Amino acid sequence: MRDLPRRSVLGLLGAAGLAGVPGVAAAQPSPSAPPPGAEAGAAPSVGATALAPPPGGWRRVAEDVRNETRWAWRSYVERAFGHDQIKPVSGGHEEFFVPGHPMGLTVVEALDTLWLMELDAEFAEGVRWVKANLSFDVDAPFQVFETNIRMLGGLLSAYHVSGDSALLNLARDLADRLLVAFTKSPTGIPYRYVNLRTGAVSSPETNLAETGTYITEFGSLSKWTGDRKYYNAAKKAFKVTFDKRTAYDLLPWDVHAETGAWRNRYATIGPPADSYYEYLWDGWHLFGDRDLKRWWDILLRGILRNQTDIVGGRLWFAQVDAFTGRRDSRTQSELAAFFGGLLAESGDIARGRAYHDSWTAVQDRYGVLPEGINYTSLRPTSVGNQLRPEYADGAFFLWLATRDEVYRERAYRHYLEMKRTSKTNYGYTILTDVTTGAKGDFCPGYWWSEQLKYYWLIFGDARRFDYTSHYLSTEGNIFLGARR
Ligand code: DMJ
Repeated sequence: MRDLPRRSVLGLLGAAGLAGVPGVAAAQPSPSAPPPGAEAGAAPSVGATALAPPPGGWRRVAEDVRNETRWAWRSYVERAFGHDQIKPVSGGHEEFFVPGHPMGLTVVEALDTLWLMELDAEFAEGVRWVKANLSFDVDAPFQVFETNIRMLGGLLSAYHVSGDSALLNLARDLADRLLVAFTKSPTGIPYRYVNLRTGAVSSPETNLAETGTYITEFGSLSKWTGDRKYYNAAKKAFKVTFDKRTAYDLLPWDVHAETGAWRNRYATIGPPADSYYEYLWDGWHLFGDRDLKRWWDILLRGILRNQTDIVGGRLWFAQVDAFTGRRDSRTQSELAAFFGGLLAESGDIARGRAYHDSWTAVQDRYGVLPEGINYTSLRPTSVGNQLRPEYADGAFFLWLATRDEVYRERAYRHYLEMKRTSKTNYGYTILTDVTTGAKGDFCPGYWWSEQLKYYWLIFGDARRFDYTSHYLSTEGNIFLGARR
């Protein structure tokens, strides 16, 4: 990707019609109120957005990230090894897919992160567990989307970094079981659940993300096995929904797998649509499929025309009626924060910057982003934080596209706030209320695959990562760019 000095970006802003967005032109910290957590007696926030690197520079921050990862991994191994998720406050554990049936989710999610950090003993320990224990012959319904992005993606990235064919074989076995959700559907849109042993499918009421977040996992598997059936199934599911776009080039987010009929009227860039758009761009980026690029171009134009909402000089994307273009809601999920990085990756650096600036105003206010906000007031609509990676994800991809230090500084604050608020007895935990700092007792699998990796790659000069040619999936799994 091309480096763009700040001056060029300012030039672009006029052309993009965003010159009036104050947070964009100057990329300055936005006005901040004291973090509410401070009022409620939580440890004080680490301060303003732009944080200079500490003595020792970014390299030292990267080392700190690596040390935290190693420490959290040891806790997980000692207290919860093989279970899907550690409960880091109590030291217990819980399963993600099937109650009472561990699938080693954390192990699979962590593998490529451990390898990129050169934590080779830990990586080998994880691979050993996978080879000795992981089986997909389980008589229970699995959510196809989550199983794909987390388990299939985790195995594929571990294969990509290690070349260990046992991991590819496991990935293929899993994908064959998931594929039934596509092939049993009359439209090709996958059912939400499939029983991995029996192939029984259920829940045809689905949504865009669970329809169109497969092409990079399935496509990589096709590439590495030479069997196109995985790629074809993922692409077909995309096409069914794309072909049904409204006259506004928008897609409602709720759809029925058996009929292909829309089940609501509303278009959003947040969940449960988000990664549908991400994978159109990613599929083009990874496989050079021109159809996907054309579909991305058309739908992005629809989003920019109909959903752009500038409030107080900040760029947001409203939820709108896909059939009339009328605005429906001015709330925004934190999960949508990834969109700034995606815009930058796809070449719209000005809008990518502007959107990340908007979320930076939220980080300035709360320290840790709440799960949802009303963007006219920046007040939370949902006060928890599920240890989310999207803001760091956006910072990382904007940094890759621009090499502007401001994104490292923002990611640094994100990292310090996470350490300040989420670090606990046996790892890192979710917050149930960012305004008080109240903790839950749960560490999601994606934490191992996403923010730890984004921090490591943005602060370090990772020897095992190709900074010029790479691909990280929606779950942060690396399918391109590992330097073995
Ligand atoms: C992750 O599983 C992925 O990033 C997914 O695309 C959306 N949500 C979570 C993290 O918040």
